[in-house]
Amino acid sequence: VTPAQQLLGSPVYLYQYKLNNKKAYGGDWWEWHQDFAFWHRDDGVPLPRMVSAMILFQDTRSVQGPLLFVPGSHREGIAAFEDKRHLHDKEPDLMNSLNADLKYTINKTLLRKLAQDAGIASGEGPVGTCIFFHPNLFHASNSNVSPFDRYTAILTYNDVANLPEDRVNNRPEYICSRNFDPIRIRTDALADVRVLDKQVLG
Ligand SMILES: O=C(O)CCC(=O)C(=O)O
Repeated sequence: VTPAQQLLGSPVYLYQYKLNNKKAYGGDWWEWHQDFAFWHRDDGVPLPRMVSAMILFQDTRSVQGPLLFVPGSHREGIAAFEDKRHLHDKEPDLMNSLNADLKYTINKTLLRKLAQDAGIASGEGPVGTCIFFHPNLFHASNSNVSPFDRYTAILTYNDVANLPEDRVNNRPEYICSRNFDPIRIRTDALADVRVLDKQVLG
């Protein structure tokens, strides 16, 4: 929470959290997208004053389908989308913002241009690594055909002054939280944890 507050320079609340658990032997891939396209267009969040924190629950290497991203791509703002024709005639479905067949994906020509210039980085690291990323960052990931799980949590924080506007079809609370209370860090609780650490670890 503290790095999110520092990066945004404001109090924050928890906007959304996800467990993205890619199982060994075939956990699914994700298309290239920007999260803020969904949060702005579908939830009515006015500005990209948000930050996501991805926590790695295992040592994560390239073979496990880590997060891939184009450094600096968040500077594009909300970028051009691919036109997904097969979704045009379909009833709106929440799953098209939560699974491999995403509604708003990055235009391929733009992606190629940016990736040629800036390259593609990958979110690898030892267990416990936390990767902070901007809501407009272009990102994707490959499937996990390795024999090792790749479990992660993504916690997204929003500036408390950047609340979603009311929409006719607001997405449900479990996708777009309506608890806007700023997160307060209880320093007394941290002290308790430290005491416990000492007792357990010696
Ligand atoms: O877990 C992944 O590899 C990608 C997840 C993702 O792109 C997302 O949750 O927006």
